[in-house]
Amino acid sequence: MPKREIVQIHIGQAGVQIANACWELYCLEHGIKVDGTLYEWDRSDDSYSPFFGVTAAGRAVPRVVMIDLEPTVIDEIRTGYYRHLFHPDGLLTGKEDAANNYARGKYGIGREMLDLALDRTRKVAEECNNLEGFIVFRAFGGGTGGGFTALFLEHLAGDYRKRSVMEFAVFPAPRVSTIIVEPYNAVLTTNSTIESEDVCFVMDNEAVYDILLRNLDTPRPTYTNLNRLLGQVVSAVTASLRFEGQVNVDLTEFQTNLVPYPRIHFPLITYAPFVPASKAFHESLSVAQLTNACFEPANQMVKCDPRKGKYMSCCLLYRGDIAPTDVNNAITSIKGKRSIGFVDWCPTGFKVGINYQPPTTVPGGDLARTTRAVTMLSNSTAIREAWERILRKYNLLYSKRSFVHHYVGEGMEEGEFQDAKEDLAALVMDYKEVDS
Ligand SMILES: Nc1nc2c(ncn2[C@@H]2O[C@H](COP(=O)(O)OP(=O)(O)OP(=O)(O)O)[C@@H](O)[C@H]2O)c(=O)[nH]1
Ligand SMILES: [Mg+2]
Repeated sequence: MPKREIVQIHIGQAGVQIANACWELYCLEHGIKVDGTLYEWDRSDDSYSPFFGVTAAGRAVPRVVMIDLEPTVIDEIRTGYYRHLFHPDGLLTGKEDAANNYARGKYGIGREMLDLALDRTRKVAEECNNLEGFIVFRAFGGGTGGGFTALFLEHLAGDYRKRSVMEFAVFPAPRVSTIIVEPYNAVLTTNSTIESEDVCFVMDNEAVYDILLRNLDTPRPTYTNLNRLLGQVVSAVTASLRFEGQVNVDLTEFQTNLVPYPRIHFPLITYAPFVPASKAFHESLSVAQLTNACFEPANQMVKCDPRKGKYMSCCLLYRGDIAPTDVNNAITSIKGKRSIGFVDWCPTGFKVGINYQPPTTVPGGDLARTTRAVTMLSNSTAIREAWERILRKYNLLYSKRSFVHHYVGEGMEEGEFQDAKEDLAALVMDYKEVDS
């Protein structure tokens, strides 16, 4: 059966820089050269087809739209190593960024970009035979990532009602932040996108930074290191959409299994093993060890304690030489552990995917090449902690109405601040209800 196509949309600095890592890895995995030509032209292998179109000349072209309100980040792609890979029409830039201001991205200069962005997205979508949906990448805390994405998603959801919208978002980190108004942007964008996306995988930079520092011996992780790790996780999630496997999962299936209530759609991502490149030949992990590692907070992409919450559902996506019986045994033993709690109305919520394609690594990257790996996507009430943390910061700022004039000055009504905070408080309550 022909595979269904996905269009990836990368918005703002974080979204676009993650694109670098993500497409670099896709190209390596599918044997696609930097200019889109294929190393070996094997017509029977169309594993790349959900994410790449192929021109008459036999070149693979990513199904992608990248949008930033300022030019520098996308200019690096236009002039960089992969400059011939991407269709130039899919790279959209304005002149000025949203200056870390959600309102500027949504109501101010961001509006000028909307029609072009929707038009280009439509163009890429029209090239698909059977579009499955969209995957969006951005940071909640940026003016473009938070504000423009909110505007864009509202329209996209209207235009493509039946298609899935899945998201990978950089969530504000608990302690370090480069943007003072990040809590405003994050809460406002959550409020306005919660209805227009189906599932949103959040990851915070601090959690990923700690993984690089502690588990992967990377002394001073940069955005490039962080993004490559995120790219690996994205690849793991999308592997089942691309490669043949024993159990394949499509985008809608993810949703069905992970999202018991429409609003509770922020699953946690955990990855294993994190083996540094220097130890590549000395580690071999059993399926049981890999599976157990998924329940360790240190392997999570968001800082929160899974032992304080309950799981509603878990998707375990294995790659490489994995025997289904080993997986069954590992899951049985997990179910017997007292520290891993499930909600009582969903006591056996495991869904498993197995792909025989082992993970690919980037030459010179931090992760060692291993023969098997696992990514767990779990909907856990533990993530409530992250929402409460951001809401607390938001309330501190808003109690003094600090920085509010920047938002109102861009045409945002002050009432949106109040609505957003109430909506997030309601989300926290939704999680509490599930927990009790
Ligand atoms: N993981 C990761 N996070 C990033 C990267 N660049 C920025 N961030 C994070 O993203 C948030 C800021 O959002 P940006 O994407 O820089 O902002 P933007 O969307 O371009 O919006 P404006 O510049 O305000 O118009 C902060 O939390 C940063 O730590 C990146 O390359 N990778
Ligand atoms: Mg920017």
